Amino acid sequence: MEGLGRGLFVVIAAAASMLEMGLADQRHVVGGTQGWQQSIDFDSWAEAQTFKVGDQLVFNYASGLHSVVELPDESAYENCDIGSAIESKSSGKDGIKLTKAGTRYFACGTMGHCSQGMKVKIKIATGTASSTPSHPSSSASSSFSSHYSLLGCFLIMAFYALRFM
Ligand SMILES: [Cu+2]
Repeated sequence: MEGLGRGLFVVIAAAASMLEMGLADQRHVVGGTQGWQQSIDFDSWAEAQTFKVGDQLVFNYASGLHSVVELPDESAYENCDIGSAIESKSSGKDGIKLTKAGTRYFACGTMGHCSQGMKVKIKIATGTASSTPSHPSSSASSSFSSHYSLLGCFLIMAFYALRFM
């Protein structure tokens, strides 16, 4: 019985650390599978996401057609003041690490696109999330990896449970 308790403890600890690894450093593909383009409602997309310090944004788009500029504040964001950009990227596959809590503002640098709605406001929460919210519209790869590690946990737990029964 003591062996069972210790075994279960080890399994649960391993499962917890695996789960944490699966959820840490989550990648958020902006706009989901359709990516960074004019026809997406980025407000709704961002609403459905939980951004944490350590997560990464990924902007996928046709290089040359669009770009990613980071704007300094709310007013620049509201007015699509692209000229005030503090950072600019244009590779077509741009990763942006969310290094600290707060709000960050991104828009497309192509003329007219920001005012057509090609902008997104990212609210980054402090610390690590205590709950494990679901991210139906997040990137396939990140949801795949967290599901994959969850599956691994259950398989290991099932293995130990069967062994000790
Ligand atoms: Cu654009």
